[in-house]
Amino acid sequence: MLKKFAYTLFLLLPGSVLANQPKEWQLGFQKSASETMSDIVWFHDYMLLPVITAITVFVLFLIAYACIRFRASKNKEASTTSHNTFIEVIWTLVPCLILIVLAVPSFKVLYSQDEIPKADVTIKAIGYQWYWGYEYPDENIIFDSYMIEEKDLKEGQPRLLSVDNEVYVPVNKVVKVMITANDVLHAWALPSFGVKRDAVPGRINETWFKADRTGTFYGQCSELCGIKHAFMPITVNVVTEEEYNQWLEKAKVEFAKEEINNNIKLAKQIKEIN
Ligand SMILES: [Cu+2]
Repeated sequence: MLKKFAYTLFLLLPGSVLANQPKEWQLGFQKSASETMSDIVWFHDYMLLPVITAITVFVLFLIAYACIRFRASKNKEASTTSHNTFIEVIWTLVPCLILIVLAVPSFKVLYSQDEIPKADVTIKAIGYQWYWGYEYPDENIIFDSYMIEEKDLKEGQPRLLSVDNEVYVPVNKVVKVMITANDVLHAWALPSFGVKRDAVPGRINETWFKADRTGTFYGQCSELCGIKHAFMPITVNVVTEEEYNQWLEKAKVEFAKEEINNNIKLAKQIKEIN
């Protein structure tokens, strides 16, 4: 009973509390968890939206004004005006100026994603049809991350977003993400971190994020990659340094790279014997 009540309360909480994943009827972005995403949200909320609103209202006003002022019943004889140089200069210059003003913060955000600070943790995400593979090159860890089928979901695990092996990263540390693919184009995207990079076979794209709060964050492949494109989610657990180190110790045993290499060697030996 208490559990049910708690769950209901949990559902009634304002969206921002559980905003690390998409929600029904969601408007706008997921809650930011990195400086990059905060910049993107700021740019959207305080630059793009006001400019778009102002332009839309202004154009609507012009249309309404022209419809009423120059209606057929009041203008029996049509005007023969064909151009007005002053107005033409204005309506060319003003949009240019608006674009220049928008370009400044836009480029700032774009380049901040490209310039990777000294990384504390490096992870490599590899897109496969249809799951993500991860490597921690400095830690000798390698594992695959598959979506959990609906029938196997445990309580609290969101549908189509939960995976069997989750990525762990420490909070407030620079995480460099190397992104590539093994077969076709995929894209590693995590909305709360403001991260979205194409995974291109034969090429490594790099980006970074610094999560500023702990929690479980969900993303999805964002490049149409085939029939199960919608079923290769991304789950990143942002944890404290201590918890991260604990996970590392476990993961180094469970997901040790040598183990895989050894298995491949073993498989080859078996093949040779046969
Ligand atoms: Cu994909």
